[in-house]
Amino acid sequence: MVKISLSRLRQDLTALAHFGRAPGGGVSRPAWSPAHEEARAWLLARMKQAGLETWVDPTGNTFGKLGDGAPAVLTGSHIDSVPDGGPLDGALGVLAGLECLRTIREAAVPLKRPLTVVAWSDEEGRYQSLFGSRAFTGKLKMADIPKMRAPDGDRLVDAMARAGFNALEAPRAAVDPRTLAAYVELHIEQGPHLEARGIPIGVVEGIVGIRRNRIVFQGEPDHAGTTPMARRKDAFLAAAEYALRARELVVKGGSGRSVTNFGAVEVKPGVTNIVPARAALLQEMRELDPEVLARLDRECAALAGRVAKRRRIRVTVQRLSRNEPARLAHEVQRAIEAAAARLQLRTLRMASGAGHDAQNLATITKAGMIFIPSKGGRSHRPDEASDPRAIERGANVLLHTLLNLAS
Ligand code: HGY
Ligand code: MN
Ligand code: MN
Repeated sequence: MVKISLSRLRQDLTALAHFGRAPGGGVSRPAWSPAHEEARAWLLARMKQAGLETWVDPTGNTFGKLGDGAPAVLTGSHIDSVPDGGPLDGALGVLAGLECLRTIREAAVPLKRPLTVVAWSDEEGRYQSLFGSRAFTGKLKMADIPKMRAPDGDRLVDAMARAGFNALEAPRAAVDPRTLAAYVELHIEQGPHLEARGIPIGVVEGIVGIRRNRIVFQGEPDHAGTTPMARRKDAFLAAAEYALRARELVVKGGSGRSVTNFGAVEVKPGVTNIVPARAALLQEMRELDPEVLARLDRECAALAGRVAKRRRIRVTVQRLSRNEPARLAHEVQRAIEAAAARLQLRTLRMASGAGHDAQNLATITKAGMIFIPSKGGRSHRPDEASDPRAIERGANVLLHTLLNLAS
């Protein structure tokens, strides 16, 4: 039975993790950054060494293909990372996909369909969530591109220009769905369930939708010493009250799986002796059921209005990005389960609390995902890790899933 080379895959994972190595040992490889572009060049060279046909599309999605024609079976993930993240989030899916195509080519396994591996642009959404796969699946609106920017204000148009891309060309990356037969992505679970159950392979049934909003409370700057407490219009306190009550609303009023958090807070003028005049929150909420997600979004916006009114200040809610929940294809789930059975590995059908490019691919082709356990359920942090045996099992399940789908 054909199997991947774990040592070669681990060499690639170690090599990729060097690009954007942060002082604390984590990986900081934001989309379009010099570290990301060096990693892209390294990946293209590895794909060429593996004998694949390579290309980069107008959105910076990077492809390696084994075989000719269409429709192709697509696999992959992303090589951009969160700030100070781990070495496996995204990298595992891209490099295990490359290892599978290399292994299939070396073993000269006959294929009915070509196989393509891809690294999607800006999956983590420094500028725009799931950007590369959003463009590839035809969802990118030209008018939105000039508005896309990082939390520090850096514009997508400028970041892509620094990397040699014209952002306004990005919508040209949209493909004809008929060029695809299926998509399957290997990823670390980034949560505790597989490890807790001692099950080596997760078969993903659905991926949560994610709504990201900026909520800005506008109060009044006042002297922090002389202004009576009852007269203050303190924007930060409004934001703090909203954050705690919004969390309650999502936990109690959601599906029981619904989650929310406030990943960034900005208070202006940001000095101790002026009452905060402005407080901006970046809120994210996630849920598998689209109706529940839309209702929570509406209810949180209404709550923000009530909190502001009671405190006699103003509030605006700005939508930053929305990814709809996705149900993944039964046919691909069955192909993953058949591959795992062949390798005598137990599987667990589960939902993904993390967003993934597969949720965009699911709108134009049969899409699926394979999870492997994360040590301690940890991810998006330098000590993100998975057991080498778990990596080998996941890559071999991916290999046989691809063979099930392409031959
Ligand atoms: O944020 C996420 O869910 C994913 O890691 N991009
Ligand atoms: Mn991630
Ligand atoms: Mn990821």
